[in-house]
Formats: sequence, structure tokens, C-alpha cells
Amino acid sequence: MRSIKTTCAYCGVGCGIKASVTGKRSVTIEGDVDHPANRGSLCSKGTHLGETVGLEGRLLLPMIGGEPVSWDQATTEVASRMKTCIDEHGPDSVAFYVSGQLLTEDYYIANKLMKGFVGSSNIDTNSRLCMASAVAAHNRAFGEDIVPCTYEDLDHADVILLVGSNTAWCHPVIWQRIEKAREENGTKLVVIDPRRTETAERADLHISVEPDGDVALFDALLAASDLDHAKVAETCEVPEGFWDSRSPDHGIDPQLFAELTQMVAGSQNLITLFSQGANQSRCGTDKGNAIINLHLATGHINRRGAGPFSITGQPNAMGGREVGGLANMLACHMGFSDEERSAVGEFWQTDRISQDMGLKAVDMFEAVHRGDIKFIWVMATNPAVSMPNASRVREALERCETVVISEVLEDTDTGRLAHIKLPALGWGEKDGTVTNSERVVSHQRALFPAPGEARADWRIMVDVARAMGFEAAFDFDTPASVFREYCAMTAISAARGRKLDMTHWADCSDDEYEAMEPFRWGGDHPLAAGYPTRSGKAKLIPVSAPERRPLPDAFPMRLNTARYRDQWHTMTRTGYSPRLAHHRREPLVEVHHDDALALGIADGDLAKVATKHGSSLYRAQLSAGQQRGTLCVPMHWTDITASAGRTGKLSSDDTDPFSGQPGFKDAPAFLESVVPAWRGFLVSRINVETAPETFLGEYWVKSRVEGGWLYELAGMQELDFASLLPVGALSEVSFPSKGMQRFAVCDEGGVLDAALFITRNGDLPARDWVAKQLGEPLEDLPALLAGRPRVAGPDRGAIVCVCHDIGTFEIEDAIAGGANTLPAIGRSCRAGNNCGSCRPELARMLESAVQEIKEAAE
Ligand SMILES: Nc1nc2c(c(=O)[nH]1)N[C@H]1C(S)=C(S)[C@@H](COP(=O)(O)OP(=O)(O)OC[C@H]3O[C@@H](n4cnc5c(=O)[nH]c(N)nc54)[C@H](O)[C@@H]3O)O[C@H]1N2
Ligand SMILES: Nc1nc2c(c(=O)[nH]1)N[C@H]1C(S)=C(S)[C@@H](COP(=O)(O)OP(=O)(O)OC[C@H]3O[C@@H](n4cnc5c(=O)[nH]c(N)nc54)[C@H](O)[C@@H]3O)O[C@H]1N2
Ligand code: SF4
Ligand SMILES: [Mo]
Repeated sequence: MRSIKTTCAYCGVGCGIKASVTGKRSVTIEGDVDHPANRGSLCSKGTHLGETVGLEGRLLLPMIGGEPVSWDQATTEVASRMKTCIDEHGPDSVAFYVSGQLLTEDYYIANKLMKGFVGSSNIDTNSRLCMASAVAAHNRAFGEDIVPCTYEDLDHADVILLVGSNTAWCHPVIWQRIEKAREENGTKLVVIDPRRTETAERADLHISVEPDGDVALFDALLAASDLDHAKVAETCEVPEGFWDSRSPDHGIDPQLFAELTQMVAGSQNLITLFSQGANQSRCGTDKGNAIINLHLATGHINRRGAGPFSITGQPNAMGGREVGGLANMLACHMGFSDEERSAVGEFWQTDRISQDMGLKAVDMFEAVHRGDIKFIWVMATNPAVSMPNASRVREALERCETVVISEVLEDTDTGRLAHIKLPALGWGEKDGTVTNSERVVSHQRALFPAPGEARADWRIMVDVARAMGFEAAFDFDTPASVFREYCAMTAISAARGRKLDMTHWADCSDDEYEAMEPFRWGGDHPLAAGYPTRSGKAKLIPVSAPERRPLPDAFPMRLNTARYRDQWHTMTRTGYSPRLAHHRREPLVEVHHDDALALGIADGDLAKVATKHGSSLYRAQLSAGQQRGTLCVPMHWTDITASAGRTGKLSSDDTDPFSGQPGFKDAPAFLESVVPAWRGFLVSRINVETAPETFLGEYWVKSRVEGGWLYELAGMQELDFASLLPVGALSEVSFPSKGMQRFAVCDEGGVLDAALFITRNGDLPARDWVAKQLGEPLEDLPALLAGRPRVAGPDRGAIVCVCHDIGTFEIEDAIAGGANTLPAIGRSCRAGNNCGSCRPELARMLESAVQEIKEAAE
């Protein structure tokens, strides 16, 4: 067994992991107690990384037109297609669309190749969909894209505002830290989110702002602050008329606003943490600046425990921003002035440096659609799912002459539209660095050898660059050699007064690189010594609340999109974990009870959500935490995991005017009930929907169970249900009068291969027990077809704690047995004592138990 320190594959918290390799492709995962980001903690996704390192579904060979080819052939083909395109149509006819899931070394090569040698800036990253508004806000206010805080500041804040961040689900280890600060120091927590999320439920104050009401809210907070304007002007450039144009209209309940202003005014150390509810908006940059304005003016910045804190989503969103992965930055926090271009050109030894900014993601895919871009290379992202108005992006890719992808998986929605597929190393195989939200650079290390023919992303690009004739500039042979050059390059930004300076790593040896411990660039509060602006001061930015847009009659509701606790993006990794599937097996549309009632939709019904771009199907979840007139759906499901639950095709491609980031959180929408003729579920050891000509009904959603897959099903027309099943020994019971049909299929050895349960008007059995019988010898057919064991074991209820596999009934028993705090529940049945992601839900169960006791006593 080898123990290796590495960094989590998922979110921008950037947790350190101690991985013990236990076999060819198996590993046990622990939090690294020495890593500053997590000090040993992990969340459910990090904890279960070991379940996702198998080779199932992997792309292992380069493919052209669906046929495997050698790397030589693939490299030559990509290089020659790119070169021909540049020669015939100019540098701007090619584009790279990259990702915050690339390593810094990969990003550096991609940026150097595109901006330095192709001579175009048409490289943009999925961080455009994620962080671009925060970047623009930082640049406007600070003169550089700097996050002025660290996680340690959270330990010292007395008031924390969370804006548009479901931290308990999306940044769980930061959430654990906030919980600890509240417990130990009495830190107050305010959540600003239109939805009552699990994070909001746990807050001292939840402000259910109107969608995009944040600019008005923060501007009003600023207007209500008691400020010495002369003092503010000592550290800030204040535009003429700035103070007079601040609006006191906050748009929320006056009582709540008063409570909030009191908290902010009384705070010694204020932190505002913000993520997608702020960034993903048509006024995302103004939201960021409204938050930063408040911090600058009130002095809650550049010291321990205070600051505006944009938290990153992906593991290396920050690294990509550093090297210049965004189309509007040249490299290393530099722009496109002649002076900067020539310094970069000299460093790279090229005379082909790009002239100006390139196309931002939404515009880039529009240019593909128009035919201006004829070659696009997509790396480590799945835009056919995750871009807004994703059907249009699919159309664009279908029209494009050459679509290349670098991927770890054989089948993805985007891969289905690619001409050339290049197999990349994934987490656990690749080696390089990532930077987290608090500017800590950590090493992601390889745990396993490269599978099949897969290669590191940087290496794939280096080979293509060389084949294009740029041998000297791409003379890299290890990630360390790339890292050294990147670090050396930051001398150019540092010499121009920028804070990004990694030059102390420019001469590291391979061994030093290998042994790298996590380190932070810029220090704890990089702006404390002055701002990288001409005046050395920060800038207050006049912001304006967005115009209210009337909703069209056809789309009278507002659609928000969000994430689930145990799924990651387009589910290409988490979708393989049976444990992580427990939390939410289907995409839900959350809707307020009154709206649902008016539309004749009951909890658990199917419902169609439509926008002007398209429609998808979801299971309705009635929720008092949803504002009336609004809906919320998850971003995760794809054509691989569902027949019709894809959200990207609904989202609006309206973008913020400064950052170009799409407003994923607010689109006019329409909801209606869908009443299927039949409903059912299927458990199967194989993927049945991939067989040719298979039609599982209008609605299917696939999720992982131990040893196979579970399909939730519903359809509008009758099917020959037996034909959906794999071939084998088939048993069937049916009660036509009850509209019920049930089937089981075993292999030659009598082992259960699949079971299918259909109803037209009745109930369906619980899924868990039936799914557990997959791959087991079928000894009691009647019990299986009844959907429950003959002698019932203890029913544990729905699984709440995925780490320890603890169900609702076990938790209720613990509470009934006297466990009246979260730690006590943990001691009694272990629920919630590992990653803590389920603690908000445990707290809710505890509260409702207390409520019941109170009501009984009254
Ligand atoms: N489990 C899990 N964790 C993840 C990810 C994942 O896929 N799954 N992805 C990672 C990535 S890349 C990212 S970017 C982060 C995202 O992390 P978050 O930003 O926390 O995630 P979201 O759920 O997209 O959105 C957050 C909240 O914004 C709210 N919101 C919507 N509109 C508004 C508004 O107008 N104002 C305000 N104040 N709030 C609004 C939504 O209701 C939602 O609850 O998560 C990272 N962590
Ligand atoms: N409706 C809606 N849409 C959204 C959002 C939202 O809130 N709502 N959020 C947006 C945000 S913030 C983000 S960050 C994006 C995320 O969206 P995507 O970037 O599309 O999400 P992933 O599913 O993580 O896609 C990563 C792909 O890269 C592959 N991959 C993984 N590791 C590697 C690697 O090392 N190398 C290579 N070459 N490939 C690899 C995976 O198999 C997968 O196909 O979605 C955006 N889209
Ligand atoms: S919070 Fe969870 S997903 Fe994010 S880095 Fe840490 S363990 Fe990974
Ligand atoms: Mo993101």
C-alpha cells in the first residue's frame, strides 16, 4: 500500500487528500490533516472519490470518426486541420474551449499555443460560466483579479454574509469551518438567496431576495452605512457624484433590512462570501462590485477576519485565471496593451502574439454557429450540456468542420458531436498543480499509471504544437518544466506592480516540484500594501440595479438552476458512485405549493418546464422554500443519464455586459403537469438504454446502484415491456385489472440480471431492496416480484448520511432515544460525524422532532 498526498478532484475549496493505493485501480481516501484548506476534513464527494476511479466508460484510444487510430495519426490530423484552417481562414477561425478542471500546466500550454503561436485570443474557459463576473468585479475595483481573503479569515469574522451560495452543499468544507466559527465564537450568519436552501435554513437570518435583487440590496446597505467620506477617499478613488447616486431602495421587508443593517453596522469583522447566485447573472459584475463597494467603504477588507470573498467552483478555476485562460486576458493577469503584448511576445520568443481580446464562451459558440470558427478543440468540459441555450451550442458543433475533444470518457453529450476524440488522463492519473479559492497552490499527484493510451492534457497539446512547427517554444517534457516557465513568466506581471508573483518557483528542480507542499501566492491579504492601480487606491464602482423585465404571457415564471449536494456538474464522475446516487436519483423541479396547486401538480408528479429555448421533464417537489412564481431545477442531468432532464437547453444565454457571463439563474419559464399512462422502474446489471432501437418511454432517468443501474420510467403509450429487458430466463406476474406488471430476468446460473415494475394507477415498491438483489442468486421469486423480502428486516428509511449509510428511521430512533444535539446524534448512530454534508438535514429532523414534542405537550 502506497500513501500519496494529493488534492481533491472536485470543488474550489481545494482539499488536501491522503490517498492510499490499495490495488491496481483502488484507493482509500482520507483528508490530509496538514493541508491548510481542510485540515483533514472532506465532504461526501471527496470521501467517495475511491468509488469513481474505475475504468468503466473510459476513453482509452485516440479516435477519428469513430475509429481508433495511433497517437501519431491523431496528432498529425489535429495539427494539420488546425494549420489548414489558419492558413485558409486566418487565426481567428480556430478556437479552444477549456476548463477549470485542467491543471495549471495544461492551461499554460493551451494559452501559450493559442495566444502566442496561433495568434488568436479565441481561447475561453468554462470559468466564463462560473467566475467571470467576479474576475471583472475584482479588475474594476482592485486593478487586478485578486481574492483578498483566506479561509482562516472565516475563523475570525463575527458576521458572515453568504450571497447566492449554497455553501453547505457546494463548498461543504468551508461550511464546516463556518459552523465551527459559529459554535466557538458565536459568529452570525446571514444567507441571501431567493431559495430557502439547507444553507439558508441554518442561518441566523435568511433574506429571500427577489432574483437579481442583490445589487439594490448591497447598494442600499452602503447608502445606510454611517461613513466618513473623507476617510473613504484616503484608500479609494471615488467617482464624482458617487455618493449621491447610491439608492436606498432595497426591495426587501423593512424589518429584515433593519436587522441586516444593524448586524453589518455592529460588525467588527465582516466577510461576504459569494458564488453563483451573484456571478451567474445579467448583472453579475455589478453584484460583485456592489459587495466590494460595501467592504471598501466600511473598511472590512485587507485585515484578518474581513473581506469580500468570491469562492471558486472548480478545482482549478483560479489557476486558469492566473495563466490567462480567459479570452479577455493575455497571460499572467496581463491585458493587451502594446507594452504588455511585446513583453509577453519577447518572453515566449514569438512574433505572432494575438492582437486583442478573443471571443467569450457564448460569443465563441455563436461564431462557430455562423461558420466563422471552423475548428474548435474542447478540453475537460461538456458544453453540449453546460452552456446556456445548449441546443444552439449543439447545432453549432454539428455545423462545425472540425470538433476535437480531449476527454476521459468515451461517451459524453459533447463527445457525440466530435470528429476527433483524444483520451486524456483523469484525476488520480494526472500530475500537476491547482490553485484554490484562497490562492493556495497544491499538487495533484498521480496514483495510478496511465490507462490505455491516455495522455496528459499538456502533453497532447505540446505534441500538436510541435507538429505545427513550434518545436522550440514547446520543448517541454514534464509538468515541472511547464510549471517553471509559467512561474518565470509571472516576473512580467510582478515587474508591472501586479501581485501575481510565483518567481520563487521559477528555478525549482524536478524533485522540489514533486515534493511541493501547498503554498499561497500573494500572502494572506495581498492588497493591504496598496492596490495595483495607477493611484494605488481601490475604486468604488457605480452600480445599477437591473431593469425589471416583464414576464411574457407564455412564460410567466422565473427559472433558477442550481446544484445538488452529491452530484458534480454533468455527473461524469459522481454518476458512477452508488452511494452518491442516494441523495437525489432524479432531477426535481422545486415549486411553491400554491403554484403547484394552481397547476394541478402534486408532489412527486412529473412536470414539464419550458423556456423559449426548449423543454425538459422533471419530478415535481413542492417546497415552501421556493418563492411563489419561481422554479428551480438542477444542472446535472444529460442525454446519457436521462431522456429529458437536461437543464442547459432551457437556460438563457443573456450575458452580463462586462464579464460575458450568462445569467443561468433567471429565465422566463412555463410549468405544466404531465400525466403519464404508466410509471415504473427497472433495475439492471447493464445499461439497457444504449441497445439500438430501445425506447424506454418518454421519461427515463438512470442512476447508479451497487452492481448495476436503476431506471425510473414513465411513458405516454403502452410498450412491450418484456422487450426492454436483457435476454435471459424471464418471469412475469401481471394483474391487468390493477394495471400492474412485474418482471424478473435471471442469467443461466439463476442470478438476477434485471427486474422491472410497471403500474398504471397504483404504487411501486421501494427501490433499495429490489436493487440490492441484482447480481444475487434469485432464491425467492415471489418475494422479488412483491418487491420486498418475505421476512422484513428493519426498515432504515431513506439514506440521509451517505458516509455511514444511515437512514431516516435510524436517526429518528436516535433522537427518540435522547440524542438532542447534532453531536449526540453522531455519537448515537454515527450520522453526520464524518463529512457533515447531511448536518443541515439532521438539524431539520431534530427541529421537527422538538416541534412535535412541544405540540404534544400543549
Ligand atoms: N455538490 C456540488 N458542489 C459543487 C459543484 C457541483 O456541481 N456539485 N460545482 C462546483 C462549481 S463549478 C461551482 S461554480 C460552485 C457553485 O456553488 P454555488 O454558487 O453555491 O451553487 P449553485 O447551486 O449553482 O447556486 C447557488 C445559489 O444561488 C442562488 N441564487 C439564484 N439566483 C440568485 C440571486 O439572484 N441572488 C442570490 N443572492 N442568490 C441567487 C440559488 O438559489 C442557489 O441556491 O459549486 C462547486 N461545488
Ligand atoms: N444551467 C446551468 N448550467 C451551468 C451552471 C449552472 O449553475 N446552471 N453552472 C456553470 C458552471 S459554474 C460550470 S463550472 C460549468 C461546468 O460544466 P462542465 O465543465 O461542462 O462540467 P463537467 O461535467 O465537470 O465536465 C467536465 C468534462 O471533462 C471531463 N474531464 C474530467 N477530467 C478531465 C481531465 O483531466 N482532462 C480532460 N481532458 N477531461 C476531463 C469529464 O469527463 C467531463 O466530460 O457548468 C456551467 N453550466
Ligand atoms: S469540499 Fe468536498 S468536493 Fe470540495 S475539495 Fe473538499 S472534499 Fe473535495
Ligand atoms: Mo463553476
